[in-house]
Amino acid sequence: AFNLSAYNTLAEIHQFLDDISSQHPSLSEVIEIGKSTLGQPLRLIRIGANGGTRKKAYWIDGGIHAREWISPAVTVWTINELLTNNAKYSNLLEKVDFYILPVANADGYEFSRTSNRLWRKTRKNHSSIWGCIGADPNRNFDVHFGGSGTSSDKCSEIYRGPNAFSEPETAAMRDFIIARNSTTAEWKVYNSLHSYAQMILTPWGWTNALPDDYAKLRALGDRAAVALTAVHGTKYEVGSVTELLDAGAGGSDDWAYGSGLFEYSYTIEMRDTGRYGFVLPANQIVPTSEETFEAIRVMAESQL
Ligand code: 0X9
Ligand code: ZN
Ligand code: ZN
Repeated sequence: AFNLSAYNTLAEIHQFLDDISSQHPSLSEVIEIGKSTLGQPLRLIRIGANGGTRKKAYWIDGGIHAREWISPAVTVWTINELLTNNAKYSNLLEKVDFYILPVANADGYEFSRTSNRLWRKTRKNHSSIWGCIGADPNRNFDVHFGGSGTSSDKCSEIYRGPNAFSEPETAAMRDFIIARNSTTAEWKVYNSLHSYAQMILTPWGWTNALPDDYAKLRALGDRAAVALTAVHGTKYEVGSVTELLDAGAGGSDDWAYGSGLFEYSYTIEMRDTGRYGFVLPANQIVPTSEETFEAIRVMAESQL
């Protein structure tokens, strides 16, 4: 059976999506939003009642960065929680559709698992120089593309790619989000799950300026962090990207918010603060999931 307290392969995660969705057919559907550079399917699950009607919609992506294994693991735990205990969330699932993409950078994740644990980028070949493959998907979105905290050096960890949405993985996210917006999804909350720093980050990442509704974004982020900390005492900071970290233009969070598609947008940098860093031991998957879920729950219930 699928192990929620282990780091699973891409194939195992995809099998899990199929299995759990077939156990809850009226509350979920698996959707392939595109293919990675190496031909892996990019698969998400929609979770919610009343399929086909236009509903408030909550997006969560995991695995934009290959080495941040806790991120796909938390999405999988969240999917399991919402479906297995759906009775507990029936009101929420009536009103809100969750779209959860566990492994956005599928090729990178597999490469990190099999070849280079600390790989971050995609695996698209932009360069013939050994070791300089791929682009940083979180610099590849079309929001101040090429701005602060990005690189044109193909060997850089923050190589932005030759143009915005040059990576099929980010283009698939864009295309799906835009297409659903005119059909069944009224996008409300965007979450991108990363590690590590223990922070809930609002836009902007491209500038030191704060968005016009910063107070509103911050207030919900603060409430989510309180709920998160209440679970296991894990301390989190809340603020805009550039208040708490270095700038990074072309991020998915800024695109989601700046495009006007989402009312709220957050990057959640999960455990830890550096003791294990990206190589977070598997025995922290469940506690990290439990606490992150409470932050997600606060954000989702704010839409009821
Ligand atoms: O630099 C990033 O992409 C994220 N940090 S990580 O260590 N997971 O790589 C932070 C992203 C914050 N948002 C933007 N820069 N827009
Ligand atoms: Zn702008
Ligand atoms: Zn990251």
